[in-house]
Amino acid sequence: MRIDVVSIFPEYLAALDLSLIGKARRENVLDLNVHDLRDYTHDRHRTVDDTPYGGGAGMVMKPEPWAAALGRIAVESPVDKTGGNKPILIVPSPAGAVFTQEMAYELAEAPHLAFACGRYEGIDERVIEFAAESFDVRPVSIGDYVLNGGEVAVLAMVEAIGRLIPGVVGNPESLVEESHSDGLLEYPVYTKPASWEGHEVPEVLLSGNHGKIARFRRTKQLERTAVRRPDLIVQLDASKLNRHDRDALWHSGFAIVDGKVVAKEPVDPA
Ligand code: JDE
Repeated sequence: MRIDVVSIFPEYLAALDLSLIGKARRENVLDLNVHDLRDYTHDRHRTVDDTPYGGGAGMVMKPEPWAAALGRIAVESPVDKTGGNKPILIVPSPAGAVFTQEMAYELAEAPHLAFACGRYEGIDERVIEFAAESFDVRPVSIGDYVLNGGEVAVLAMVEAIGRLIPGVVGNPESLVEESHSDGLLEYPVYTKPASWEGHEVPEVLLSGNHGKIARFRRTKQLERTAVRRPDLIVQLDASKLNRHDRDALWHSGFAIVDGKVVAKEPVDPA
């Protein structure tokens, strides 16, 4: 896979030299290129921003350097455009669609991803229109909060996508369990020592009874999802819940009514 990242702070992306992603780059599994947007300016001050039309606080990123940088990346793209295929351009933005594990799986299949890191109040909207001529443009949010720039969002997305690329993850088995992704939070994990500072590892995990261990873990998943992410519980397919699951959910405040999982007390829809 090829990945291009455009930023006015390319040093921010230095973390991508480390760990699994860094190793994949050194082994040529991942061709990751970071570009300094200021290299695509032509004035002595290497200007990338200007005041907003219509007024308002702060500055907006100018279109010309973006057109030059993205134009070069599009021309260099390994994507075969003969079938109307385009490389994907991800634009981190608080106004984007939320990035999910499902999106990470989809993007991990792409031959070429580019990321445009905005700063200030954002990028001139015409850059998005222009880029759509050569890219499949995706404005994407990593959550409902505001960052100073897209760089940290790109680090998160490249890590989430990169670990799904064959040859990048250390242990492909750790992906298999996740891919059985059941819409629940993970169960708690423990390692040695069995007794530590007066805190004990749950005895069932030391029992060697694999049936009981699976049931214990599933119950913990249901319990912590009910407390931390009740929005996920009400999305569960009730027909996939067994008697033990239904009992665990009942004790965590949920019931099955007309084949749907519902809170016994009203749930905050957020
Ligand atoms: C990504 N969740 C949040 C921020 C921005 C006021 C201040 C800043 C492309 O335009 C952008 C990009 C970013 C950086 O990304 C995030 C983000 N997922 O903050 C702004 C907008 N208004 C604009």
